[in-house]
Amino acid sequence: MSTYSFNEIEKKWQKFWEEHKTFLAKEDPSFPPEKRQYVLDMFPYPSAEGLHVGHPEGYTATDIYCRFLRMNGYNVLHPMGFDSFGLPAETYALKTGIHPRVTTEASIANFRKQIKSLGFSYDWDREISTHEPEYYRWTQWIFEQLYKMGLAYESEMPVNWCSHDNAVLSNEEVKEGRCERCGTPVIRRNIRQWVLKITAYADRLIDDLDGLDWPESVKQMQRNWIGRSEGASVFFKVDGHNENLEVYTTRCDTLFGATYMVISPEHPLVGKLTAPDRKKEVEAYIHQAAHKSDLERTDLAKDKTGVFSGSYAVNPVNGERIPIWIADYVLISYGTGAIMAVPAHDTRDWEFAKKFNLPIIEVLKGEGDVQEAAWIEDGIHVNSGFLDGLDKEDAIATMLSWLEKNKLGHKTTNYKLRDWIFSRQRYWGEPIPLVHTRDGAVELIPENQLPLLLPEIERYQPASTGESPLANVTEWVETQSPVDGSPARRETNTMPQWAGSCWYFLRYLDPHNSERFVSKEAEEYWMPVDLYVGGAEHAVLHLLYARFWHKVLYDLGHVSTKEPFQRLVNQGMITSFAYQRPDKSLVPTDMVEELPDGSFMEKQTGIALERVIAKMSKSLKNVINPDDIVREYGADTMRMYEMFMGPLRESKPWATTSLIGIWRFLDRIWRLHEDRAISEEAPSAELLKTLHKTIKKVTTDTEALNFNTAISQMMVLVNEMYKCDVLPREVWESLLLLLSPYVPHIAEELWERAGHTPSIAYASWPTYAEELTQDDEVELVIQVNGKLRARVVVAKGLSRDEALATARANEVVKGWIEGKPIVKEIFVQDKLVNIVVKG
Ligand code: ANZ
Repeated sequence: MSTYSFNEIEKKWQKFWEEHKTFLAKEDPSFPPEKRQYVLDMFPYPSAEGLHVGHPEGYTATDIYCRFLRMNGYNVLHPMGFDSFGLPAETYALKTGIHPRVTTEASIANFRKQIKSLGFSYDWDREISTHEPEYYRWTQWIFEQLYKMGLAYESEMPVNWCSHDNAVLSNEEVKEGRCERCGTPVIRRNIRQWVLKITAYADRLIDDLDGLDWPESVKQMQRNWIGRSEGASVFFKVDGHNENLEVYTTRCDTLFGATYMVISPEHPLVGKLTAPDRKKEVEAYIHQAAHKSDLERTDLAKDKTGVFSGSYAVNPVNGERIPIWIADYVLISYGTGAIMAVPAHDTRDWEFAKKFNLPIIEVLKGEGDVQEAAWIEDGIHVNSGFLDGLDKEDAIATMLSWLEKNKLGHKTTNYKLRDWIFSRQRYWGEPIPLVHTRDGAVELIPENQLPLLLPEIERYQPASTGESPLANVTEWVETQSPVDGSPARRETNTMPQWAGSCWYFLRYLDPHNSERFVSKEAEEYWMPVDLYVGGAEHAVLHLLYARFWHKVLYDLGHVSTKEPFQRLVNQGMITSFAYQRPDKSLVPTDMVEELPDGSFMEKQTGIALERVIAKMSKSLKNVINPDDIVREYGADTMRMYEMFMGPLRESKPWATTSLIGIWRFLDRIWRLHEDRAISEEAPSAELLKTLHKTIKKVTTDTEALNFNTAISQMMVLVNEMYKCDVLPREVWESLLLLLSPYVPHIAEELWERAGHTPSIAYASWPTYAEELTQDDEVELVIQVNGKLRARVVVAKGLSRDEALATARANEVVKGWIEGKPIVKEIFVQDKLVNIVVKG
C-alpha cells in the first residue's frame, strides 16, 4: 500500500507537462471563434521577496478555469510573464551597486520556479519580461506611434522634489510630505516632462465601459477618475478693467445667488486684479498656499482661507458688483481656476462666506434656512428673475440659452482627468526613443533602429540637476541627428513603470515576432482577452492606461477590438489573523499563546488578546510563504485550499488548520483508491444520483468561478464513495475528471493508475443527465386566496387531485377554509396550490 506522496507526484507531472509541452497554445483554425478563449493573469512585478499567497489565488482561479475550458473543447491561451522594469530594483542598486538587471533576473528566476511549483497550465513558450530589449523595442515603437499621432508632447510639469537627495520622487516615495529616504520635506518643482494626451480619449474611455463585463465598482472608479462634468463657462466683466473673468460652473442656474468670486492663487490675472493697497497681503497669502498639497487645499474639513483682491466683478444677470477674492480652495488645475461663489447652495462657498462675512442669498427654495446651512439639493428658484418658479434642470437649460443668446457664456464639459506624465528621471526603465537637436527640434529614432538600448552604467545616482542617471553617461547622451547627422542629445528621461504593462497582453499572442509587435493573424485569432483576473489595486491606473494605448492602436488599425479586456474579475485579498491588546496595539504572532478555551494571551505579559483580521505583514510575523506550504503539504493542497477559503472575489483570512483539512481530503481520495478495487459494475442508484448532482454543481460552479462551493460538493461525493466496497469505474473516473482542474497532479496520477494514457488535461469533461439530478420530493406552496399559508413536502409528480387533498387536509389550511365555500382551486404541478374561498 502506498501513501499519498504529493512531492513525488507533483514533480513527476510537472516534468511530464514540461517535456510534452502539454499546454502549448496554437492558432488552430479548426476551432471556431466562440471556442477560443484568452484567459489572462495580471503579471507580477518580480520583487526580491518572491511570491506571496495573494499571487497563487488569482493564478489558481484562472488555471482551474482554463483547464475546465480545455476539457470542454476550447482552445485556450493562458500565458505568464514579468513586469520587470521599476523602482525597487533601482533603489536596491543605489544601495548595493548591483545592476538592476542582475537583481531583476534573479528575482524572475525565483518567481518562475515558484510559479511552476504550483502546476499552472501556462504556455511557457510565450513568457515575456518587459525589460528585455526584444520586448521594449516594441514599447518604444508604440511610443513613436503616439508621438506621430500628436499624443505625446513636452511640458513643464510639477514633480515631487527632494532638495537633499537632488531627486525627483515618485508618489510612493513621499511619506507624509517627506522624502522616504532622508526625511527632507518634499517640495513641488516644475521640470520638463513627456506627457501623453490621454484626455483626448476621455469620452471614449467613459462611454466604452458600458459594453464591458466588469465589476460595477471598477467601472465607477474609472468614471470618477475621469470625472466628466457637464457645465457652463460664464464671463464676468471686471469693474474698471478690460479683463473678462471666465468661470466654470455646473450650476449656472444659481447665477442670481453669486455674491462673490474666487480666483486661485496661481491664476494669471492675480497680479492685474490686486489693488496696490492689497499687494502685500496677497503676496504673503500666495506664498503660503504654494506649500500646501491640492488635497489639503480642498479638504472640506479644513478651515477656509483667502484674501480680498481689492477688485470687483459685475454679475452679468443683474449688474451687481461683487468682490473678487483669492483663495486656495479653488484649484488652478480645474476648469478655469476661477469660480462664481454661491454660498446659499454650495457648502465650501457657504463656509467661506460665513468666515469672511459675505452675503448669502437664497435662490432655490429648499428646506431650512440658508443662513444656517447651504441647501445643495433641487428646489424651486426664487429671487432669480426669469428663472423664478423653475426647478434645477429647467433653470439650467433656460439660463444656458440666455447666456448663449447674450454671448455671456456657453455650455462646456470639464474632466478631472489630466494628461499622463510619461517620463521618469530614472535609469531602470525604457529609454524614450528620441533625440533633441541643437536647434531644439525633436527627432524620433527610426523604427528600424529600435530598440534604443539602455546603456550599461555603474552609478545609479540621479544627476545633480535632478535628471535621470542617464544624463551622466556622456558617450551615450551625445549623439547625432538621425535626419542630418548633426550633433544631438538623447532624451535622458525613461518611461514610467506602467508602460510595459500597457500592451503585454498583445505580445503574448506572438512573442517571438521580430517584424511586428504582434501579427494580424494572432491578434485577430485571440483578442479580446475573455477573462482578466487580478487585484483591485489596479482598478484605475493600469486598466485606464492599457485601455488608452489599446484605443490608439485601434485607431491606427493595428488591433481589431476597441477594448482589450472584455471581462474582469478582482480576486479578494488574502488577509491574516492578528492579535490585539485592549489598547488596540497588535502583537507579533510568535508572541501569542492560544489557551485551551480558545482565547488568546500575550506570552510575556499574560494580557488577554482579541483575534482580529489584518493584512499580512512582516512586522506581525504572520506572512505565509507559499514555498513552505508547497513543501509541507503540496501544490494541490495549496491550490485547493486557496479556492476553498471562500468566494473568489471576497477577502478572507488564512487559517492553516483549514489548509490541513484540505490535505486530509486529498489523502482520503488517495486511500479511497488504495483500499478498493476499481469495478466495472454499475454503481448503486443512490451513488449514481449523487454523482450526477455533483457533475452538475461542479460544472455550473466552475463556469461561474464559484470554486469553493464546487469543492464542497466534491467532498459530498467522496463521502458517499466511502460507503462502497469497490469503486465503480464510472464514478471514480468522473470524480478524477472533476477534480483535475483543481488538483491536477493527483488527478493525473490516479487517472494513469486507472489505466489511461496521460494527460487528463484534454480528457472530456463528464456530462450529467438532468433527470438524475432531480430530487424525488418537492416543496408545494399552499395559498388561500393567494396568501401563503403553508409549505408541504410531497412526492414529485403528485397529481392535481392528490395535491388538492393534501392541501385541504393541512391543519393550518383547514383553519382558513373551514365552513367557507370553495370558489376555485388552482394547481401548478410540483409548485403550488391556491384555494380561493368566499367570505
Ligand atoms: C457655482 C456653483 C453653485 C457651483 C452651486 C456648485 C454649486 P464638478 O462637479 O466637480 O465639476 N469649481 C469650478 N472650478 C473649480 C476649481 N478650479 N476649484 C474648485 N472648485 C471649482 O464641480 C464644479 C463646481 O465646482 C463648479 O460649479 C464650481 O462651483 C466649482 F450651488 O459654480 B459651482
